[in-house]
Amino acid sequence: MNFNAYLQQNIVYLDGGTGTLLQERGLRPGEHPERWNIKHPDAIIEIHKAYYDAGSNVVCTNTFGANALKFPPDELEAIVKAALSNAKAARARSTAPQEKFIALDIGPSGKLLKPLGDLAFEAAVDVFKTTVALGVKYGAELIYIETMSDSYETKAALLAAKECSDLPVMASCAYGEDGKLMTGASPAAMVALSEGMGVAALGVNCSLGPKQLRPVVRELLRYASVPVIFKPNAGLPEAVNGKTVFDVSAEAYSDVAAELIAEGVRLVGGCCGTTPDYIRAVCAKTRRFAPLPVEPKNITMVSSYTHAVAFGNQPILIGERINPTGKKRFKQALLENDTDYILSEGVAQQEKGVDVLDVNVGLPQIDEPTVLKNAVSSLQAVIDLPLQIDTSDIAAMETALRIYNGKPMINSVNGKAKSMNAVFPLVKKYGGVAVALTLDENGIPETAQGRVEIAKKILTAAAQYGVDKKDIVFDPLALTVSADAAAAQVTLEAVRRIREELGAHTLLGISNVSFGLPARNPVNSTFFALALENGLSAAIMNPYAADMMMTYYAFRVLKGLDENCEAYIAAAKGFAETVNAPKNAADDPAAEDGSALRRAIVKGLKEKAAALTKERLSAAAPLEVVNNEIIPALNSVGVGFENKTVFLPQLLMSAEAAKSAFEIVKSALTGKGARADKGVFVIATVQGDIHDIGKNIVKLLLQNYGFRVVDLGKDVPPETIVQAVRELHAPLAGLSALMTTTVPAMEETIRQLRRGAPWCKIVVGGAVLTQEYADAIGADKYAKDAMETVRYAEQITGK
Ligand code: B12
Repeated sequence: MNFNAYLQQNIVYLDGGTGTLLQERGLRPGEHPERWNIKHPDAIIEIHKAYYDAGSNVVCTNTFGANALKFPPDELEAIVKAALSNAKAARARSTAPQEKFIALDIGPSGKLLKPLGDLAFEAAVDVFKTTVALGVKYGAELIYIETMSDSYETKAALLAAKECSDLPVMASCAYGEDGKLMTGASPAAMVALSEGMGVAALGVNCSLGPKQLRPVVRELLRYASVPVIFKPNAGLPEAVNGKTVFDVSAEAYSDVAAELIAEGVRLVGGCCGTTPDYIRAVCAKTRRFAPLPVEPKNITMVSSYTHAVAFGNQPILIGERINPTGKKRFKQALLENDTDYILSEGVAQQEKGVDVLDVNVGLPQIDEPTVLKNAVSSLQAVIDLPLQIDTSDIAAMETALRIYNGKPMINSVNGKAKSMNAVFPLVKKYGGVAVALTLDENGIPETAQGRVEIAKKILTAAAQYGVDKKDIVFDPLALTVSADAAAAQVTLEAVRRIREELGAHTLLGISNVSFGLPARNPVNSTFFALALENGLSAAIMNPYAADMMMTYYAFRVLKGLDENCEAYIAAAKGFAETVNAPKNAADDPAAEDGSALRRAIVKGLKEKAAALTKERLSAAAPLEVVNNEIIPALNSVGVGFENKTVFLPQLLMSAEAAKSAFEIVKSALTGKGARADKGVFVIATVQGDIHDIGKNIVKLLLQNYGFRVVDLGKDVPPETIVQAVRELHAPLAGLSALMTTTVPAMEETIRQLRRGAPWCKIVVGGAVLTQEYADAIGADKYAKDAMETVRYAEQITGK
């Protein structure tokens, strides 16, 4: 039986952990387990067979890290070939009666993707493609992408699987205790992305124990229209007598598995610390359970790298300002490749409260595929709102869809055969919610009936391409009421009927309706209110238009969608300012707490941060800018990170913006310093720690006060620091650590310095350090900032 057919009707038992079993058989720390496919095939076959014997339907090949970044091509091929042959041998030897399948196992590449790391998205796709192609060649029956902690990397792997095979693909991710992926995605966001890419099943694996992952699984069950996978660890690892043991027994594990199968989970296995006993216990407990049917949820959802936005609960606002039409400054920004301008426009609209950002960069003289791709990658690096990719250039649409980190809106398709033939295959391949305009070869029908007919035609065509109704939102087109008195009525009727008769969502570009009239805002906002009352789900609109925004809030109050009128009251407070809002609100220094520079750093706007730093330096001393602007901005990002309102990608973008600000401060200081004759100062961020912004500030100031600073960089092993201090006979060494987890490395460095360079005075600093910590680890001095470090250095050297 083929896997998909089996999955439709059964609970599928996956296998359990491999790593711990291999360690028991002698796998050494640091050794690549994938090589065991060739070196110790019997051990691998034995483990696979034990899982089949325990009741697993699916065994995953021992290829978790088998990718082109870790192995040269010949070895990689030999590994995948051996891995599949081992799995087949195990299946042949097992006499267990259940259906048995072999999945090509694919783990993360081991590198972070840009902009977080240095692996380009397409390079990641290529890495996964190589493994998938080999898996197909040697007989894999399905592909299992697992332990992903980044939505973007998951997409790269899914794309690779799709482009190199026709096999069913499943994907499961490692969620943290906060219920999100490391890079911020919520379960709903992963459902949107993975289903958009056409997975056969999705779910959780690794990271935590069964109980901790239960809430994530329930969230997945709520949103997913495909079967859900549950494959957690056997609890949390503990070190007992030098061995790693896991704290959840097979019995306790199977209790949670049974509970979740009863709630709808359809694929169950285990990850780190689980053994064939765990799978046996789960099978024993649930063999007689009837699988719950997998119900289509029919939720129209788009997503960013952090969250999903679902249609139907509240009206959805789509900010229309990233669009050059009628905007001279925007056109210029596009022609000059001024990404910061586009980003500011995005940030400002986000602050005004939109849910989705429309991105349109269409200009006649422009290379739209390249510009749109760059705009989308810059926006998704800084802003966590879902994007609406708005273009009529199909090549541009495809490049943007490909690199989009989530499930986007796609604007637009229409009832013309040519449009549907071009757009629907892209929707099917990359996932997305298409905005479908109710026009066709015969133009825009004058009647609501005509528009509903086109909507029906579009749904039929979409279905032929495998695009579901929930992934289409109709735009029944707002036409100019000043040219045709019936225009608004027809559109409103079409909105209502599409919602009622076809059960589909609708969207309108509102402002068209008032074209040609004076005082357009009241017309727009009244039309918006009428459309909402007729069932409109979303509007493409200008969030700086106060009337529109207040209409939206008022509608929510009147419909009972705003508890205690909270959102309305908050919005009313800002009403006066909103009326006078600048065109590009990110240019407004008073727009939020803190200065424009702080804001630029917090938002991760690199070029803006640099430009504003230059400006500030004309009025303030360099150190003042560092202490009053750059550090507070980073502190507020740090607090956000701790409170889970800021995610790693944003942290990274802020750090980049701070660095670019700092580069300007640096050039303002360079040249002003004294001659470097006060002595040598060796400085480094300790091993395991890659934070270096603070250390670089300390270095710069020391240099300015006449010290020769030898900077060993970040993540520096104690031995390297000792060696440098000895070679230079340095009287002073400075160590930086920003994480509680790297303070022990600092302590170890001090210990080694005391032994190898007892003359050297050691000064320590970094956000997590305190005087008490510094005393406890034996430092000579704790300096809370760069200036204090300089004073201490001068005191020690007597200069
Ligand atoms: C920017 C930043 C990053 C950037 C770093 C970029 C870079 N090149 O430095 C990036 C995005 C890469 C990053 C990554 C991570 N980060 Co980080 N990051 C920060 C953030 C927001 C700001 C740090 C900073 O630069 N501050 C500004 C500088 C100027 O301040 P400073 O370093 O304290 O320096 C001053 C003084 O301390 C002193 N000083 C500093 N060094 C030295 C050295 C000497 C010798 C002396 C005398 C004085 C001195 O003088 C400086 C000037 O006045 C902090 C939050 C915060 N408020 O600190 C989190 C923070 C440090 N990060 C944190 C974490 C957890 C991480 C990650 C593990 C996240 C992850 N899940 O991957 C990774 C760590 C990777 C690793 N192995 O190191 C946590 C640490 C938690 C903890 N208590 O252990 C923090 C506190 C955020 C939080 N609240 O959760 N991070």
